[in-house]
Order: sequence, then structure tokens, then C-alpha cells
Amino acid sequence: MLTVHHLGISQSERIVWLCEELEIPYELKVYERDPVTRLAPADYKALHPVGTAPIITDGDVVLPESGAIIEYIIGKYGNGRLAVAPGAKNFADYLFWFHFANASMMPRQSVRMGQPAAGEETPRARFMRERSEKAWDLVEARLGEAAYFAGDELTAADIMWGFTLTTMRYWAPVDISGKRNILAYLQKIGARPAYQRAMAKGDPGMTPMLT
Ligand SMILES: N[C@@H](CCC(=O)N[C@@H](CS)C(=O)NCC(=O)O)C(=O)O
Repeated sequence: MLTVHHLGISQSERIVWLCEELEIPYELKVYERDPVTRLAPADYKALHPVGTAPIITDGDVVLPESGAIIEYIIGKYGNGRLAVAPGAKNFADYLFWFHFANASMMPRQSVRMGQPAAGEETPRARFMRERSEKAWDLVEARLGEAAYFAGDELTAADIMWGFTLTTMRYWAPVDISGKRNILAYLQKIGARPAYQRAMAKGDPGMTPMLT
């Protein structure tokens, strides 16, 4: 049985959302963060040496890492749904946006999370802030030219971006009030029944950060 181990307020919301979009059978196990460290609790860390969310288990398989899990589930249980085939015109767009979320945007946001809110900005911190702002601008431009990251339809690239544009701002606040296209996109995502089900199951105490 496919089991999604979801850590509260974390990237594993992506995997719950994916399973709900695909409407596949899965078991959901929700873990609360350690109240002091705000990290994953010991029983979550015991699942795999990596110790970070998301992690899935499926028979003998124990798999961490958002992108790997999404590809695994789509390939094994989704019949390729929500992926874009290599022959499609938007294949390269799909790959770029799928990977840009975790390979480039998340590290930039994570570094910003570690910066003190006040005080003088170091040159290195400024470099990361500017890179991060550039990434937000790229996303804003993309969502002005396409309905979804890979084109006309929701794909796994959107599943990768969901957390990054929403709950990640809980950890690393970003002012997106001027980003019209991102805000409109988030309303569209938030109206999806599968997204609503996922957030209600995974983080029932949290209002999704769609504004
Ligand atoms: N690139 C990894 C990042 C995983 C990650 O950093 N997860 C965070 C949650 S957003 C985590 O587990 N934090 C709690 C901890 O480190 O104990 C992925 O996408 O799976």
C-alpha cells in the first residue's frame, strides 16, 4: 500500500495533493513537528536516513525527495497522468518548471529563511535576495503567459510549485501583493477540489496561503 508520510506545514503537502489529483488509493500518516525544534519528530526521522519530508513507503520502498516521489507515483500509479510526454511541444517547459521549483527557487528561499529580519544585509545575503526576487519575477511572467506552469493544463510542475508559492511563505515571508498573475493562479489552484481535500486532510488547522 502506498503510504504518504506527511509532516505538518511542509513540502509533503505536494504529495498529498498529487494523490488527490490522481484519485489513487493511498494511506495518509500525519506527523506533528517537534514543538521545540519545529523539525520532524523522531519517528519521522526514523523512516529514512535523509529524515526530511516528504517520504513515502510502498512495500519495501522507502522514498524521500519531492521530485523523485512525484515521478515514482505518476509512473507507477498515475499511468503517466500529470506528466508531459517527450513528444509534446511543451515537454521542455514542463521539465524546466518542474525542476526550477526545487533546484533553484527553494534553495534561494531557504537561504532567505536564515537571514535576520533586521540589520545590515551582507553582500552574500543581497546576492541571494536578488536571485530570489528574480525567480519570483520569472514565475510572475510565466503565469502571465500560460494558464499553468507547463502550458494550458495542470501538470506535476504545478504540484511542485504549490508548496513553494504558498506554505513556504509561512517559513520565508515574501510580499507577493504586486504579483497579479501569481495571485490569480493561486486562486485557481485553491479552487480545485483535490487541492482543498489535500489541505484539509494534511493540515486541517492551517488556512492555505493563497493570498
Ligand atoms: N528537497 C527536499 C527538501 C526536504 C525538506 O527540507 N523538508 C523539510 C520540510 S519543508 C523538512 O523535512 N523539515 C523538517 C526537518 O528537517 O526535520 C524535498 O523536496 O523533499
